[in-house]
Amino acid sequence: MKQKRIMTIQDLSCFGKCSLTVAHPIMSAMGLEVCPIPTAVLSTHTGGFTGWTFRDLAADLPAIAAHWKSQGLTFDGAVTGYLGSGEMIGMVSDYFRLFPGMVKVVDPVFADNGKLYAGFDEAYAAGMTRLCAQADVIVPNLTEAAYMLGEPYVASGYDEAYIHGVLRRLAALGCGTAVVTGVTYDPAQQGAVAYDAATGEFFQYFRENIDASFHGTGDVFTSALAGAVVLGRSLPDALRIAVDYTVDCIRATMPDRAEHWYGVKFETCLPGLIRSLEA
Ligand code: PXL
Repeated sequence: MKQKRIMTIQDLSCFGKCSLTVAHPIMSAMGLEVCPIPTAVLSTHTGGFTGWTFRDLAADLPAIAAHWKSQGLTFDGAVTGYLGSGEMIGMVSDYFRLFPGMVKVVDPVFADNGKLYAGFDEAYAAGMTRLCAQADVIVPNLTEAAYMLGEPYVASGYDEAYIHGVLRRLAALGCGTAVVTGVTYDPAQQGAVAYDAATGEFFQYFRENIDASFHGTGDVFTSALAGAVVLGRSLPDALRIAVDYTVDCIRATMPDRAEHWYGVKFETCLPGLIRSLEA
């Protein structure tokens, strides 16, 4: 069978296990051919370190696309994450136009826990909302969803009707499928809920809620979800694969949680991810 090929456009944080340093190995393990496009090189991610370096690679993005086009390269999918500047959002939109036919997965990556990430503002959030409108699948957390919809962030105490409403309003922005992560109806459980706008169906998958927070788990989730979707797995299957893998990674990191706060031990859980594709 022809191998599926996916491009992934996000930053390369040299230390910290997020964005490209998780997306590339996870999707390679799933059997995809992964073509990384670094939007910026940072010494560490920005969530908990201070004084990181930031080399903006925006100027390279159009040149990489032009070269790939000149070589006749084609892609089955694209997954985007942290981009680093508003200028880059327009460049990613150009990739979507230049390489038609890709399954486009956009994780907006600009906020969490009710707050914008360091270096992002409302204009970036608005630009990312426009990029999400062009995607087939978007993967915001509830903070990003609130910014994108111009609604207050609701941290807890919501019900299924609220989440389904958020998903419908997200899909109305223009994407085909909206997935929200970090949903807890019952404090003992956490999971993801998806809405397929074409069929009007909702899907959800929950696991035990682990009382800990690690950086990069959103990127782990989106990488596994995008890999599964581009491999042709159904939306409920992709949710199961991505939630189970993310929970496995968190569980594997718990014994070292104080020292390993910056990211999860996704590497040791790759064999389980590969096995979960066989189910
Ligand atoms: O995990 C999201 C992410 C990706 N890349 C960089 C980040 C963050 C979140 O803070 O700082 C550089």
